[in-house]
Amino acid sequence: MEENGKVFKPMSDVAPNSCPNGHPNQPSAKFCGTCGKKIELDINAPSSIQTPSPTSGDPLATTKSPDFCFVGVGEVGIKLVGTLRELVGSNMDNHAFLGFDSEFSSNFHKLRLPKQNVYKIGTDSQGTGHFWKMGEKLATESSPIKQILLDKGANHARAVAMLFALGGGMGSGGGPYLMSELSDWGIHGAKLALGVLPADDEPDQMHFNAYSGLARLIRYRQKYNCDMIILLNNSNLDRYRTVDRSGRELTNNEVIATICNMIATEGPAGTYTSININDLITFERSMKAFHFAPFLSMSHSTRIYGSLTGVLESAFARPLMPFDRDTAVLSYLFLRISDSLREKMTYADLLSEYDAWRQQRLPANRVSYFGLSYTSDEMDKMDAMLLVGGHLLAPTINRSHEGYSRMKESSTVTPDELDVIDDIHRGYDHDLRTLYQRVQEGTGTSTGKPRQHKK
Ligand SMILES: Nc1nc2c(ncn2[C@@H]2O[C@H](COP(=O)(O)OP(=O)(O)OP(=O)(O)O)[C@@H](O)[C@H]2O)c(=O)[nH]1
Ligand SMILES: [Mg+2]
Repeated sequence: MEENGKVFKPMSDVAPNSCPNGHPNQPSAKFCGTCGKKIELDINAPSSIQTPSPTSGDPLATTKSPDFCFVGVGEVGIKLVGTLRELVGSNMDNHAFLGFDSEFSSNFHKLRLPKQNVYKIGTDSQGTGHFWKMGEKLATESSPIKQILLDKGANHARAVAMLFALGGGMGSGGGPYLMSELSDWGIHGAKLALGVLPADDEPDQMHFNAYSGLARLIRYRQKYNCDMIILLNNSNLDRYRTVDRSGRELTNNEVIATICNMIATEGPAGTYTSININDLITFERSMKAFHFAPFLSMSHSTRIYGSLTGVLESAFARPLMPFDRDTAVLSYLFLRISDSLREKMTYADLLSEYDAWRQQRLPANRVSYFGLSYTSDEMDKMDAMLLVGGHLLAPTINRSHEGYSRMKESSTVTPDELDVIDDIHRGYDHDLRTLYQRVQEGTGTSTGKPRQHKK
């Protein structure tokens, strides 16, 4: 097929992940299994939905290692990990859940994480004064953190997922620092961060922390830091409403915990239709695009919403942060449907419906995964979570940038450190614009048909 002067292979011939020498590889492969060359995504290849990797199954069947190690940093981070642990319920033994903070309020039970899973950063009861620099300092001086993570098996986990509010001093200062230390501590699983941006009406100091912390999540000491950064914003979260299968409205923190739960829950071993953590982090480093916006539609009745398209539209109408949809290059859909819909809605049909939807709604989307799993109930419900990434960040961090700009002159952060923060944001924005331009120039509109699910 010829298009815009380029010869495109039919979709069935395009390896999702081929090396520079053209050898096909599993989607999650970073190096070619045949010649060992590093695999880079060919951004000019036709857009397609990738087939997820086979799931590895319950890791506890062969080892005692946690699958995911969830780490909360700061008060909100700990609350989120505690909420997630409750949500995961009977599967909680598959993962490790822990939290770090420099100070604890007397309402310890509000953290929802058992006391023995929560560790203090620093020796006295000194807080951070809601200042990221102090949060970072306390974390760097707290030598037991490494040992605690190793004792919890973080070095054997497939992923370390760190959760925090980016407005707080501990989360925005300690989180990025701890993330950057993981590989030096022998912890080599996927590095996922989930950061909650402050609400628009919060003080500039919170936004100063958020803008600085986000820069350090993107790059820390001149190196890329995380494999994936999921961002959401407390203003959008406050407006968002959703219910669980029993019709109960979820709290803000349960919404965030649901996002993590959907990422960490895989289908049965050997299935191809469940998105695996390695699928999620395959392309970000080569594309230099790490951040994602989550969209969520929970417990949507197919009788009311009609089809997957209706469910996706419902999620898309209620973003969890301000978002530039026209420039989003990556999209991953996690779909759970009631078992009773299994015959009526096949993977292939849902895949082509999703493909049509994303081509219309996300015109720059080049890389996509679609994962499907089933819930054991007799209802007619769908849960959809979409992670959309690589879009220009300006609308998302506009308010935090304003707060940062107003606070930076009076802050005690050195001019050199402020320059680093500014440079990281400038460089990242440049990388995202370049990526978007390459997508525009390389392909025009995306016409590829979705890849078929392997049986
Ligand atoms: N999503 C969510 N955000 C919260 C909640 N409580 C507070 N926040 C936000 O979290 C930020 C403060 O983060 P904390 O975790 O309390 O701060 P910290 O990391 O402990 O750092 P310190 O400043 O040292 O207390 C603010 O921007 C609040 O808007 C909550 O229950 N859920
Ligand atoms: Mg605190």
